[in-house]
Amino acid sequence: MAEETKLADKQAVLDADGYQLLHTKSSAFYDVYERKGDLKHQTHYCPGCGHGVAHKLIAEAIEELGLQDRTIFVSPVGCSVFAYYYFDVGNVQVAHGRAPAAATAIKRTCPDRIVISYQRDGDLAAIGTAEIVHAANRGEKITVFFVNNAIYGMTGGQMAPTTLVGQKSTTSPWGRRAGNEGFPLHMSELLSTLEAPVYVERVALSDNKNIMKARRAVRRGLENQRDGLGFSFVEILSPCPTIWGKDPVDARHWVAEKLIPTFPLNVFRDRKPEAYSNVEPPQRTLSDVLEISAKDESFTKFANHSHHFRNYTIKIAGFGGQGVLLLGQLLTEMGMREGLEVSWLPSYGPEMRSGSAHCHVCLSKERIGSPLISHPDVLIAMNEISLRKFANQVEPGGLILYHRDRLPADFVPPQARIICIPASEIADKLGSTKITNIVLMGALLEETECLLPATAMGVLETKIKKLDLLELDREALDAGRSFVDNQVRVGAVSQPDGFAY
Ligand SMILES: Cc1ncc(C[n+]2csc(CCOP(=O)(O)OP(=O)(O)O)c2C)c(N)n1
Ligand code: SF4
Repeated sequence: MAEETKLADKQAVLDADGYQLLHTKSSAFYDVYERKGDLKHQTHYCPGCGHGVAHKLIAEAIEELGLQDRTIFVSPVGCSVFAYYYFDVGNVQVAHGRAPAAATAIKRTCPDRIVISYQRDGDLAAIGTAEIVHAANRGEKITVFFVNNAIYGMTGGQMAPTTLVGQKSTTSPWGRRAGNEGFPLHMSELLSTLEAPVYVERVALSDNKNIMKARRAVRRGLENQRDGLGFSFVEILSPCPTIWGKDPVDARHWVAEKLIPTFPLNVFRDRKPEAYSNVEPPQRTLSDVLEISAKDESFTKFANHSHHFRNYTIKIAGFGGQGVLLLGQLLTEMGMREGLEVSWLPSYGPEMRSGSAHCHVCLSKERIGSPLISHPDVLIAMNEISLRKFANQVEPGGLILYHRDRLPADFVPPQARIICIPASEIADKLGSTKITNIVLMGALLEETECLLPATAMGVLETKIKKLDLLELDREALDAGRSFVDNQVRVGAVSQPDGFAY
């Protein structure tokens, strides 16, 4: 697609009757709105609604800047929930208020895309206040178009955070009272108190002159992102004739006479690139993050993970206090040392001790999409409840390490290899049941070869300062490995009594 569509090209277009077309629909719009029956030839917006104008300005800017193939449009909940019917770009529709969070994820995953978060006042300034403030404060390199009509449209006119003092709504039938419902929220002013945003402007769809200013602001917001700058926010004061109970022309006047005095038009922030280029935090090295010397043998020797490896997802489950979460953290840090992508996701109840706890560990050579594991390759079940709860989630052909010497009599094994290992008895014999999780780690490393035992010792050495405890951990690791080496038989289920099937 050409970088800039020249106006001259458009002027050359003639329609079927030979008339010169000076203004055509932006190519960033679909030709046909995918609507049913009689509704096919109209948008789903009410006559005079500001969404239509805002959509046009955005579509034109996308086309003129040559961004159509790169744009991902995140639409909100509200009247503009169906934006994906109109914009012929990548589209994602998200839960109420969550557009900046979704846009953050998309932009960080696909930094070369132009990510637009399109939101209304209920979506952005009520249910989504936290998302927008934090996305702005993080300086996410996205463009947010905040279309402010001072009311909830889709749900029939409830008061929005931007509803004017005195303005009637279904939830403020006497008019908004500052003493009861607070003052209207000025989102542009609020966000421009933050350090990170590069561009914050408020414009209005009140008359042609202001619409042309809005056009420039929309374009500017997208140019900033195209040029790799930071967070851009364009607030667009917009008419909602239906809920305001006005005809389209009066609604526009109302924007000028009522909305603008409360929400003055202004460029609140317009930073030059030089002003924030040094805001990027310095990237710390992995050895710095792990607080180990880059010369540490276990770090340098195994970085880039030269030995045999496939990706592993591991769920570790048991009671709080058994070292469930710690075992996951140790595996994750070992993976980092071996140059893998890693994630650790804990889950536990309010009672840290003796309540149920589990964690998800991903070890991967590729970037990890989600730390949540629905079907782990390996389950380490540190109690019977966890075995019963999670065994059926294990991938067919996966592995279950169960920390008892046998399975419960009525337990129906899934299609996974199961190793029963009396880890706490082994740990007890070594001198402390606290090292049960390390026995299981030894068994895991020996059975799967997912990480190297030497890396485990490297990590443990940085965590455990007392030499006698470190020695205990070394013995526990060895004991778990030798149990798998010497006592586990080939078969789907291995129990120490030789019962294998
Ligand atoms: C989690 C959740 N809570 C509430 C709703 C109901 N809801 C749908 S649209 C809306 C308000 C939208 O108002 P606004 O963001 O101003 O958009 P407009 O409809 O004016 O375009 C609400 C509360 C919802 N869909 N999801
Ligand atoms: S209710 Fe208001 S915001 Fe929603 S489509 Fe109609 S005019 Fe537009």
